[in-house]
Amino acid sequence: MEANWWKNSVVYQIYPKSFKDTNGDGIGDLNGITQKMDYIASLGVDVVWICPVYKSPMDDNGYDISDYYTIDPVFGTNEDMDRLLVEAKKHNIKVLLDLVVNHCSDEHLWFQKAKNDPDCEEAGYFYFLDTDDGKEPNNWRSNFGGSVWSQLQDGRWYYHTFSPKQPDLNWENPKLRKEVYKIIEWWLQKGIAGFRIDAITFIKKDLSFQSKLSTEGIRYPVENFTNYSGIDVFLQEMHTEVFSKYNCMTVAEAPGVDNKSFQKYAGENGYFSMIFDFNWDNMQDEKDKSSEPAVERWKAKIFNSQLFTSKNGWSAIFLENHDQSRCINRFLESKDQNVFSASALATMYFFLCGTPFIYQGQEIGMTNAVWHSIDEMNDVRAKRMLKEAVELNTNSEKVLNYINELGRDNSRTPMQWNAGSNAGFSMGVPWLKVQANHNVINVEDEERDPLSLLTYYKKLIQLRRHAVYGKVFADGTFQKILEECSGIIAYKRAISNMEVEVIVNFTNQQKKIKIPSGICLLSNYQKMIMTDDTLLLKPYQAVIFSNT
Ligand code: TEU
Ligand code: CA
Repeated sequence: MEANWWKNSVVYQIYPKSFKDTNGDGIGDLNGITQKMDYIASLGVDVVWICPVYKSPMDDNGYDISDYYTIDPVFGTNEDMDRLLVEAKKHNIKVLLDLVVNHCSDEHLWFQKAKNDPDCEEAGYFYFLDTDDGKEPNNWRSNFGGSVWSQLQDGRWYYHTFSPKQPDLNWENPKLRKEVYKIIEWWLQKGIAGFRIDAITFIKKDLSFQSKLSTEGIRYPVENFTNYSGIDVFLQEMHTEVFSKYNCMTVAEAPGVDNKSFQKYAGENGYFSMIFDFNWDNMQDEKDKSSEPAVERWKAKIFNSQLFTSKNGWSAIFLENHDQSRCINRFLESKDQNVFSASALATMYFFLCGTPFIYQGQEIGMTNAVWHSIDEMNDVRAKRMLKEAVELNTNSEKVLNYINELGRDNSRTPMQWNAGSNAGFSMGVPWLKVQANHNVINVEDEERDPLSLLTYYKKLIQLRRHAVYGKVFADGTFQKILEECSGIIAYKRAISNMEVEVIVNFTNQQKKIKIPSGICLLSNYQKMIMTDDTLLLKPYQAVIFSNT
């Protein structure tokens, strides 16, 4: 395998709980992924990332791990995982697992021991503090709302960046770090191709644990616990001790890494192969997303990020994941949501510098759900945010609206395989509601339709990984073009004598441009309207031209 093989990859992200249930318990499982391997391969992707499937009490759907070496019974067995890996290999698909080592579960044996015996070795694997006044050690707010501190029965406080059932692991402790490297090695030896690495910028904290100045009680201490000074020692060590010994792909979720640190994380000799680019992940603040100023502001963010990252390292580019609402809702006004705008959106990001990621259901145009009450939801973050709102007496309706728009359950509803019962996801009662629109948005129908979004995604993937053109997308330079054309997002990728232009009309209006030179490789409309030297772009039309 070539070094940096992942520059030419397209990754498909699987949220196993919602992908395919094979035993009727209403929860997706590993055998479901194995069963759907033909489908995954039919997309043309070469890598899958599977969200956590290790043993877990599922407080955060597997992001709270109680045993790193065992598959959770809900997902299957370790043998099921072996079979999945064999089947993936047959299909030329590499598998990334999720590495969650900023924290584990409070039901992990380490924490159980630490809880019972403050002097045991494992107590040093976590952050415990005592306070004289019996109050929390400081006013830091956790990512899911509420304090980062929770109290044990014996009075000790323990630290958690996320929910109280996700105690943070103490990376200051070399023994703990060895345990982490052992886990990584064990899975790499099994033949996985690498990891998506969860919340890694949180592993180093400001150990003074000083309270933040705040008039509102608790405050999110972003500058004290993301990419905090000293983190490099841990990341470099993990790289040297394990990742550097394998030709593996590592994708870090590293919020808080700015341009100053980017190279260290995702440069040529960085700690990871790439980090996710969160710089332009929504248009949420925009009142009218279809207005040209909104598109222009978004375009500026994309270009700024691309101009920097393309010269300094490598990014994972994406529109959706299991923490975000669906991209159709996030980037498009409801009146504009259709197969043209959805395919324009897809074309826009797919040929940027970096490795494209597709989240399950994105390829068929799955949408946000409508949530009537918190009882319909599952997400621990949503529940804790609402609880906090009630406790603080703030407007809980506002929070519910926020969750409807941006809640994480939006992307976690079951995969829509067909128009039949439960969308073909399960024979039992699904753990999260199936969306009514599966009668029109589903794999089976779109596979038969040459004009569907699914068919278009397959073309995008094929082009991105094309034997000839693939090279310009993997290694070519990035340049902005047609910058003066408002509402149009356009860029050029170039290598040696090859130049490819990606041009997207991101408005619901027609636009005129000069006909690009060369041949058209792809368009999301069947017809191209040209007069003299003018190309008339229809609303949300996307075209790709190449000079050769
Ligand atoms: O998310 C970590 C995290 O910090 C996100 O909430 C992040 O702030 C956001 O995505 C930035 O836009 C990861 C997992 O992806 C998430 O599902 C888990 O709940 C969380 O870690 C805890 O493990
Ligand atoms: Ca199941």
